[in-house]
Amino acid sequence: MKYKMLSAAVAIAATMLIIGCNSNQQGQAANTQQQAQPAAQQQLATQAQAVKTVINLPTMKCKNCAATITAAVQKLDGVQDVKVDVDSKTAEVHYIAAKLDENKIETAISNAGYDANTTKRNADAYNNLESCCKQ
Ligand SMILES: [Cu+2]
Repeated sequence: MKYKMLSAAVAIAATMLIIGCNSNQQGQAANTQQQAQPAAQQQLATQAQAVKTVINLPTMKCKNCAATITAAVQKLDGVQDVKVDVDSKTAEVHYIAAKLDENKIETAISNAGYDANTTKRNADAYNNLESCCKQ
């Protein structure tokens, strides 16, 4: 099931790259992705203690960035829900505290090419971003 989710995330991320940046439809796609969590996973999550954190994403720019970050966080084991907001440059993440912590989430976002709180972005990942997602 994890592999299936990973494949879906990769496929969606790839679709984002093919479509390119600055399309309104991408925001829709990112939202749909958040809601497409399997029911079984959500049910499982409610049985363990879920916590919420808000992560600052100062270097994100557009819907394409949001989709990339959403996909990176959703891949993590223990993530229940991810809502990335372009306007406030934040990610609201609900996760199972027994499986995940904020540092791991920040690292995953860094490895996707973006600053997360005080964790600086991975330079190689940043270089591989679409040009419209760079500063
Ligand atoms: Cu972008």
